[in-house]
This record gives sequence, structure tokens and C-alpha cells, in this order.
Amino acid sequence: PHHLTDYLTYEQIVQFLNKQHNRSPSSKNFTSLFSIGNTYENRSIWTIRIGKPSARRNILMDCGIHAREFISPATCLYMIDKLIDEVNNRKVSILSIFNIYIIPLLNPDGYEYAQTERRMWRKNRSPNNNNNNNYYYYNTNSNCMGVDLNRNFGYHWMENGASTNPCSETYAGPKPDSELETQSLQKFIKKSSQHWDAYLTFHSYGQYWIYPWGFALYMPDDYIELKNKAQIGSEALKRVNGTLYKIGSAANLLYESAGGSDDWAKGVGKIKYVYTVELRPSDDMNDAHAHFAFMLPSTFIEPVGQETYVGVKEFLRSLITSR
Ligand code: 0X9
Ligand code: ZN
Repeated sequence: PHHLTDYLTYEQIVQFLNKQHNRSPSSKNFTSLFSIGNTYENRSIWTIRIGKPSARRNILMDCGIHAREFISPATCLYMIDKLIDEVNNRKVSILSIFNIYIIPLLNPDGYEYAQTERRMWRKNRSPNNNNNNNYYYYNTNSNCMGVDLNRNFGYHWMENGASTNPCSETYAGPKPDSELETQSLQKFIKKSSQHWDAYLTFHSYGQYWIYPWGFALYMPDDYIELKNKAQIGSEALKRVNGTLYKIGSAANLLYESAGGSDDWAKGVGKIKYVYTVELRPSDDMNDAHAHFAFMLPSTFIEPVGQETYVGVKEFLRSLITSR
């Protein structure tokens, strides 16, 4: 058990993952630690698998797609710590059924930049000074940096709520799936010829447990099932500290925006249970913590981690009987 009292740097996160990996007996193969690819600035995108050898089903979670949402990677690290406690434990657990793959920081370049240069940075750090011959057949060369990874995924790309302007916070990139981070996640989902039961991607903020679609207001055919399981997760989460989450489709609850990792995971990756979880604080201005927005103090890592872990675990339990 580890006490996460601060938001870690990329280097510290890598150290943390190695410590966690070494904490479970290597002979038992309960964890593996590997990179799914590198970023533009050549950082590895580390991934940890946690599960017992008997586990036959697979779950994918990621954090830190958006640089400034510091509570997201912190929550993934918190859950990794708790899951490794659990896998080392002899008691029967969800980890004898599921291998849980966690990518705690999908956008390390953006995260480092937000930590050191510009706290409110959102995108990755790829340059846009050579965007000729792009999807639009016009020039988007610019000195502005970065692509919004959550607008870059190639499913109904650019249909709604995304920008062709490299200076925009929601710049979708010169073409669908143009970014290394996007490609790494997609390759990992596809190459592991294994079946994925669920994909959860953690963002902040607003306290929403949302399901596809984001690209338009339509609902997936199976949205009732997605909604029911989101309810199970969010109710369990609420029982811990009383934190209230709203449930609905991304486009209906937030706004229409195409190119999200969630829409791709469901639409192209064919994963059934796909969610974007927008962590604390609430975006309701009557809420005492709403003003923190992306700058949630690190004292919240513990309560947010604790309640999110319980919510996710209950959600996963509810999957055991379905399928
Ligand atoms: O706009 C986003 O990318 C997400 N919200 S955030 O404040 N963290 O930036 C919401 C994404 C919801 N999913 C889709 N629109 N596909
Ligand atoms: Zn986000």
C-alpha cells in the first residue's frame, strides 16, 4: 500500500509502476509491465496488467489522455496499488476472472508540459509545422503545438465538436488517427487478438459516468445495458463518500464531439461496455469544490481514488454474470 499525496511527474510514475510490479511475486505472473508505444517526444506509454493466471477475460482502462486533468492519472495509480494488494491476497477476487490492463498516462508529453510549463495544457505535444498534404487538402501548417487526442480517433472523425485549427484546444489533427498516442492505443486494442469486455477512460472533471456516442446524439443499440451497468458503478461509488455522478450518453449529457477514444473503442474496437468517467470535482457551481475545476488539490487523490476504485470494482463484478 502506497500513499499518494502528490501528483507525480512522469519519471515518478515510471518508478511507481516498477515498484508496484515488483511488489507481486514474479513467479506467479500476477502482473506484467510493458510499453504500448512511444510518444512524439519519445516517452514510453507504460501499461500494467494485473490478474491471476486463471483470468480469461480482459478489461482495459486508461488515464491521462488530457494533460491538465491531473486527478486522472493519480486515480489510475491509486487503483493499480489497490488491485495489486488484491492480487497478492489469497481471497477470491475479480482478478481470478479478469486481467485488468491499465495505462495510467496515455499522454505523457502533454502531462510533463502541463506540470512544468503550462498548467492548463490539454493536447499532446506534436508539432503542426508540417501539416501539408493532410486530410483536408489544404494547408494547416502552424506554429501552434499539439493535437487533442480525444478528437483524433478515426470514427466519425471531425463530424462534430472538433476543430481544424491547430491553435484550437480541440484540434482534431491533420487526419484521423494521426497521433502516435492514438495509434498506440488502437494497436494495443486490436493486436491483442483477445476479447475485451470493457474499456474505461478516465478524465476530469464534472462527475459523469458516460457512455457512447459522443459524435452525435444517437444512442447505441445496447445503450440500456450500458446505462444499467453505469448505474451499478456510480451507485457503489456514491456509497463511499456521497459523491454524485450523472449518467448518460456523451453527446446528450455533455456536448456532441467526434474523435473520442470511447467512440472508437465501441465503434471500431467493438468493445461492448465503453465509458468515459469524468472524475471530481462536480461542474455544478452550487458544489463547494466546483471552482477547483482541473486544479483539484492533491488531498483529493485519496477520496477520489477510494470511491472510484469501489465504483469500478462493483461495475466489474456486475459483468461477471453477463455475457
Ligand atoms: O471533451 C472531451 O474530450 C471529454 N471531456 S473533457 O472535459 N475531459 O475534455 C468528454 C469526452 C466524451 N466522449 C466523447 N465526446 N466521445
Ligand atoms: Zn479530458
